[in-house]
Amino acid sequence: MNIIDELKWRGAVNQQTDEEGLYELAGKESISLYCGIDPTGDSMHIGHLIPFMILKRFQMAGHHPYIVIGGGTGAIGDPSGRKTERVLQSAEQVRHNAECLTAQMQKLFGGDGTFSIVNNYDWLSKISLLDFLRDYGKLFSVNAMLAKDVVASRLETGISFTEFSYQILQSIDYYQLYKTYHIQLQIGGADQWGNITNGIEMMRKKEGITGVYGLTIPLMLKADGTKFGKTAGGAVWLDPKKTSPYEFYQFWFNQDDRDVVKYLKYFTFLSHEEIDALEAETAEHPEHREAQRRLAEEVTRFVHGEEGLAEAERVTKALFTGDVADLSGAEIEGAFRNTAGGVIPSVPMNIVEALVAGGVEKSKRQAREDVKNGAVRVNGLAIRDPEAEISAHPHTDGRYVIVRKGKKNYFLLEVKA
Ligand code: 545
Repeated sequence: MNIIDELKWRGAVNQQTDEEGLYELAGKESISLYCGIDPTGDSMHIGHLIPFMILKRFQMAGHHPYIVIGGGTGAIGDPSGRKTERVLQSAEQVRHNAECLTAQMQKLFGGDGTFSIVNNYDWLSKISLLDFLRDYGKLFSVNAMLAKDVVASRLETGISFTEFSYQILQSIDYYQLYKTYHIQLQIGGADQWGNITNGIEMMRKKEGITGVYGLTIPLMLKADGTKFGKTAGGAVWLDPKKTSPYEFYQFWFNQDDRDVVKYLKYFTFLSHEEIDALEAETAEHPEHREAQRRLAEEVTRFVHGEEGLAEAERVTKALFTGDVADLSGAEIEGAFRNTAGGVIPSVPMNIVEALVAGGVEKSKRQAREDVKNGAVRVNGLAIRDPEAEISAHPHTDGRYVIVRKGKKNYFLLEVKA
């Protein structure tokens, strides 16, 4: 099957520069293609992941993906999709972020030489100002650049010459990569269309180069109209220190029935047959949430490995059963980061007083009643005695008490004088 057909089935094609030409090219045994990422942060979130999963599909189909880490472009900043001018990052910041992103990519793509990571600082930093203006600047019409969405939308609020020039830098990249590695396809999110087509246009003007293509991926939308990839705690990061494997797993597990099949197609490598079967299962038994479970399992394994998945499943089970006594300190932090909770001054402390001080209960009377009824668990143990003294969870260095009220409501009480 032509990989373009596969991408279409997955709903992953937005625009293409030359549909027929690209279809023919992609039908060949092996092509080289690329997607770039600017080190404006030290971790990707799941929104950034989309084009790189498409690269991964190309890799699995025998093509050779290149990942461009924008050590050069990241020092400037892409104005695409932004309403305001960026603050320049320090060279040290760019370098640090580039290192973090490189490590993340290596984890996703494996170490077997079937993909490459390059940094555009290596060539962009070597072009002199005069060569830039003579060899590349001449090929861009300011009139045409002003008309591009990215720039046009900023004419009111303003855009510096620095950001205005960004599109030229990304065009130079594509040209360099074509020359050096015979890269013939650049992909990216829908916001990258202007940058990608500029490069193709420049190559044609510069040396009459043809046979280079661009493909963009649609913006991910949710059925309820809210923004994809955002939770109460913010973005869903790939870095397990920012979003724990448990939180990551839960994000996918909690997706709407109306979205789950779309996400299975985008974010997993499951076959058409498997996805069709999960779609049928969702229609018949939505309450089983089997599609969501598979989605969470597959994406968590891809991003965090078998170990990360095992951790996510272990924590999920512990929270479901209420048996949280064996969770490690790190697992507790990762699981309850965005959980409701309050502060209690010290431990040991009387349970009723702690529940009120920590914001679990509104009154002592209510607290006593809930405790007597067996509705309250502390650090995984049911406590029915309102006179009981509670302590911190043993794996938290005396810092936290985990409270569960009812079947589902967790609270993390911080011990702080
Ligand atoms: C640089 C040099 C090139 C080709 C591309 C670039 C980067 C590109 C860009 N891409 C975005 C990005 O976000 C910052 C991530 C911080 C961790 O700005 N000019 O770098 C995003 N990209 C992935 C998708 C995107 C895009 O990394 O393309 O659409 C998000 O889904 O916004 O030669």
